[in-house]
Amino acid sequence: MAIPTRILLVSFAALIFFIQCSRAKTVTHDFNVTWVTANPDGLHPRKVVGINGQWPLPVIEVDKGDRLVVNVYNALGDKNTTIHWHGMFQNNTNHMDGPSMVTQCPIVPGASFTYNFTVNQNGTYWYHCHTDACYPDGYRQALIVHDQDAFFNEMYDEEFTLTMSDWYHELVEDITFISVTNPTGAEPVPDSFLVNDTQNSSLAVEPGKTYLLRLVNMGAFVGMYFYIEDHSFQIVEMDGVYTDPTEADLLYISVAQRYSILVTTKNSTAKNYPIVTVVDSSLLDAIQPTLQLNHTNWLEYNTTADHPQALMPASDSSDLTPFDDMTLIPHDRTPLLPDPDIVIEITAIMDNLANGAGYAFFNNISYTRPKVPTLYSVLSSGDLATNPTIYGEYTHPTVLGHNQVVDIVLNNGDTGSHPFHLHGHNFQLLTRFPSYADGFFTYADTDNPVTFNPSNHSSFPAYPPRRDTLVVPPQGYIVIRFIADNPGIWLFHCHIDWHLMQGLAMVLIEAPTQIQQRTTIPEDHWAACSAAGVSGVGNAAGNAEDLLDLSGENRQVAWLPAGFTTRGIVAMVFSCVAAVLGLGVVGVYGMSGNNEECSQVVSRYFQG
Ligand SMILES: *[C@@H]1O[C@H](CO)[C@@H](O)[C@H](O)[C@H]1NC(C)=O
Ligand SMILES: *[C@@H]1O[C@H](CO)[C@@H](O)[C@H](O)[C@H]1NC(C)=O
Ligand SMILES: *[C@@H]1O[C@H](CO)[C@@H](O)[C@H](O)[C@H]1NC(C)=O
Ligand SMILES: *[C@@H]1O[C@H](CO)[C@@H](O)[C@H](O)[C@H]1NC(C)=O
Ligand SMILES: *[C@@H]1O[C@H](CO)[C@@H](O)[C@H](O)[C@H]1NC(C)=O
Ligand SMILES: *[C@@H]1O[C@H](CO)[C@@H](O)[C@H](O)[C@H]1NC(C)=O
Ligand SMILES: *[C@@H]1O[C@H](CO)[C@@H](O)[C@H](O)[C@H]1NC(C)=O
Ligand SMILES: *[C@@H]1O[C@H](CO)[C@@H](O)[C@H](O)[C@H]1NC(C)=O
Ligand SMILES: *[C@@H]1O[C@H](CO)[C@@H](O)[C@H](O)[C@H]1NC(C)=O
Ligand SMILES: *[C@@H]1O[C@H](CO)[C@@H](O)[C@H](O)[C@H]1NC(C)=O
Ligand SMILES: *[C@@H]1O[C@H](CO)[C@@H](O)[C@H](O)[C@H]1NC(C)=O
Ligand SMILES: *[C@@H]1O[C@H](CO)[C@@H](O)[C@H](O)[C@H]1NC(C)=O
Ligand SMILES: [Cu+2]
Repeated sequence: MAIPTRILLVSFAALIFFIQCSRAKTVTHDFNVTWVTANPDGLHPRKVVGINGQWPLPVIEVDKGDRLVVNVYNALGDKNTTIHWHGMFQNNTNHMDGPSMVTQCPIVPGASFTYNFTVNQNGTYWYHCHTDACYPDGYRQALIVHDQDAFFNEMYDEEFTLTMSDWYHELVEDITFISVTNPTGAEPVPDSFLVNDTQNSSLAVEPGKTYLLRLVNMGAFVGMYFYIEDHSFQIVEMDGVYTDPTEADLLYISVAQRYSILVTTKNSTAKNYPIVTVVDSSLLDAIQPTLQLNHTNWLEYNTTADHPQALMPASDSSDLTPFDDMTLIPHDRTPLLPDPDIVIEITAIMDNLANGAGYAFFNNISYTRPKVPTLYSVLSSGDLATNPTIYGEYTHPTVLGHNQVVDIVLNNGDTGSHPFHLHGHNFQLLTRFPSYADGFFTYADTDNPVTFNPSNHSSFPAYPPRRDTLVVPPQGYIVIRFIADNPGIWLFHCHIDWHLMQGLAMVLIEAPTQIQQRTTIPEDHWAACSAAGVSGVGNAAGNAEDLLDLSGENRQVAWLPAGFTTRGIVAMVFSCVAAVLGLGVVGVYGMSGNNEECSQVVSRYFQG
């Protein structure tokens, strides 16, 4: 059939116009952030951070190419706030990234702040508060980027988002954590676990169809195993990177990680199947017998049929061997980047400082926030912006040159696993030891830390998988690589919020000269600083006259005098508690700060 060329041209132009229009809309949200009450596990109503009077928080959905504008008003009254858009590169909009005192001032009660950036990425993301430790109070939700060009669009009928998270009954402010009364640094054990901010829910499906499930662990601490009984699936996206469809039946999803999977339903509607999440109990120090570690939700084919509880494949989560994310192949086939121009070698440890409390360190530095947001130090320091000194010792700055290839070699000197996240990038996964299949979850017991040896390691993949959050095994290592093509201040940190509080973070000053050339800070961002009483100029110490003078900078707590050991502190706190309570045996975890007197005695002792 012959179609006149003119009509073809006109419809082609219309199509282009349509595509451009449909791809360039602005999605605007007004977020009035207030306290509300919620009881998602049915066990304990509590105060949570709500948006516009609602909790669960709104899922943000945009199309690739959209501009996202979120007007935040802080009506909490007693808490500062900010929002980080996890996984968004913020290319050209570093000041919209969200971490307080890194790329902006905190938004104090009564202040407003507008986030405004374009989304040129695909996939599954989330947003969460990034000021102090605020997101465990419910301040987190999924952010979905739809892509009309996704290679898997023709492969599914319908999509769902399924979030999972740990849940605490106490407000963060009421949990004793960094304290002399918790010298081992034992992380608060969650009170329960949620799927979709609830429990025991059903995902109604039809037989013989394929569903795209977007999985997000938006918890504060605990990694989860995920599977669907009697159903395998195809992974098609990991942390916003499309992957070659890859068959799997068991995932490990650390906090902050995401996957999209395609699940094809059975033809029969006779049964319902458990969607199972199992807590990585290796992360938990003390587990109350009442704590439910595995949870069943349902792939529901038939509302009237039985909804059976999951059959556990293993009696302990460490016996499960999940799909290894190091083996995925990115669909865009980006090859291994060339050898690095700079290698950042860091060792993560946990230790006690002179106040007796437990902290976390990269190369003996526990991240301590500066007096001026680091981005603003870049903007107010002229030629000195390339000198790491001005950013202060305790922000642990590393200056990167524009377009350098960067390796981060992270050796884990700690006996716990940690999910590390880099802002502003995803990164290539080059190697990890031990692998999931080879002792990852049990290696802690060997007391034999292994560090990366650049002249003897497994070969790097030709098309390395990429993601923005990667778990490093206990006492093992990871090596990741990225290209410094996104000028900005980017945090690299453990995504266990408790460990971030303890200082397991460092800051990358990427291409500071280019940041200066391209960045204009909107007025409302400066106004947030004025409202917070935070200076927007000067070095990390707030010195705008002599940028090399860091006197007065915020410092980490001093080191313990030689001779003190963690074990000694634990023993002392034990005996102190025993003495005060007149008990023979008292669990350290049972103290949780309700023993003020002892805590004062011990702190006084440690502070000399
Ligand atoms: C935010 O919500 C609170 C509580 O509902 C209300 O009092 C306040 O007026 C709202 N503020 C804005 C700016 O919408
Ligand atoms: C979910 O089911 C479990 C087991 O039946 C029950 O203990 C729990 O209270 C339920 N959760 C909610 C929120 O109803
Ligand atoms: C908010 O941040 C400012 C600046 O760091 C600080 O002075 C103030 O104490 C904080 N307010 C709260 C409620 O944490
Ligand atoms: C968002 O940023 C764009 C580009 O800078 C600007 O044109 C627009 O006015 C901004 N919108 C808001 C609501 O600030
Ligand atoms: C989780 O919530 C999403 C909407 O936010 C919904 O589409 C999905 O069905 C829910 N999943 C379950 C298991 O209830
Ligand atoms: C994002 O989507 C586009 C179009 O579908 C695709 O070409 C590109 O590879 C995707 N990006 C990633 C990182 O997967
Ligand atoms: C469901 O039925 C279709 C068509 O009869 C068949 O092609 C497919 O293999 C069946 N699927 C399963 C999981 O049995
Ligand atoms: C749903 O389950 C019930 C109870 O097992 C069964 O009687 C019924 O036939 C099933 N319905 C369909 C459509 O499969
Ligand atoms: C799953 O949960 C049930 C109920 O709490 C418990 O009895 C069982 O041991 C758990 N299994 C695993 C592997 O955690
Ligand atoms: C950390 O401190 C210890 C003890 O002072 C020292 O042996 C070690 O070399 C330091 N590590 C780094 C990476 O600076
Ligand atoms: C290289 O590493 C492997 C695995 O860790 C080890 O078995 C081997 O002895 C090492 N070779 C050399 C030359 O160090
Ligand atoms: C940022 O944008 C530049 C082009 O303006 C591009 O070359 C670079 O790859 C982008 N970086 C990231 C991390 O998106
Ligand atoms: Cu950690």
